[in-house]
Amino acid sequence: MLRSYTLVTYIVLCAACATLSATGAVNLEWRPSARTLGVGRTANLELYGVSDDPNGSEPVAAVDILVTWDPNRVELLGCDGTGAVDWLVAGFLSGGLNENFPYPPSDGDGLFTAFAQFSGPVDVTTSGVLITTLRFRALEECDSTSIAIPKTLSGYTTKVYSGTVPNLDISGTLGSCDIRIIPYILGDMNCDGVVDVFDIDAFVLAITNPGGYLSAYPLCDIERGDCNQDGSVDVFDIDAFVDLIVGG
Ligand SMILES: [Ca+2]
Ligand SMILES: [Ca+2]
Repeated sequence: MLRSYTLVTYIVLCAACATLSATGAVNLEWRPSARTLGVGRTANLELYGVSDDPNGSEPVAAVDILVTWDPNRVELLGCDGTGAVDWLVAGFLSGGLNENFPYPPSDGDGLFTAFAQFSGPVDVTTSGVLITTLRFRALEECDSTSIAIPKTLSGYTTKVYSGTVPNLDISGTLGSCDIRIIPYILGDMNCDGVVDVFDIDAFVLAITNPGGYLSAYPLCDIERGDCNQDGSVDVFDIDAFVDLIVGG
């Protein structure tokens, strides 16, 4: 009796091990265009699926991803599939948690859904594939506001569906992204609250080496350098920046 019980346990454990070894998990993570934003400015939050399977990519048939944010701090402007996986269907589909259709949800929570093409599952690699990009606008100053992926909310669940085992949830870790929101003061490149000659070095760094600027001023907003308001920070902003310094 003891021997048969042990044998059954062994078989059950082996079956579980086989399932686990055949399927890794897919982590969901944000890769934001900025972590500090001026009020009224927008950031693109790229949502990536990343396989944690040491053997390589993980086939995915579909995703249901809950997203929450503070609607007093940031506004969801929509999602953009540019450069993302070529899903059959993707978006904040009408109904359910997305009760405030028309699109996009504005109440601080939504359920993003995507289905792979009929031709086969999506290969989620260990370096990650872009699921979609959510665009948010900053509304109100705050030290930190979180855009999160909860596991469950109001009876809905974040799931990454395996492309090989029907209905198997292979979601792994669920990332969140903290955004700092500061006043939008054009030309205040060192973020000390005033526009003066002490902003010159930071401005030059912003237009010559944006990555260096972000490292040197992680709590500031490089878009303060878009002094001519054409949407980019570059040498064409120099004249307008000088006007701000002289005028300030
Ligand atoms: Ca300044
Ligand atoms: Ca500009």
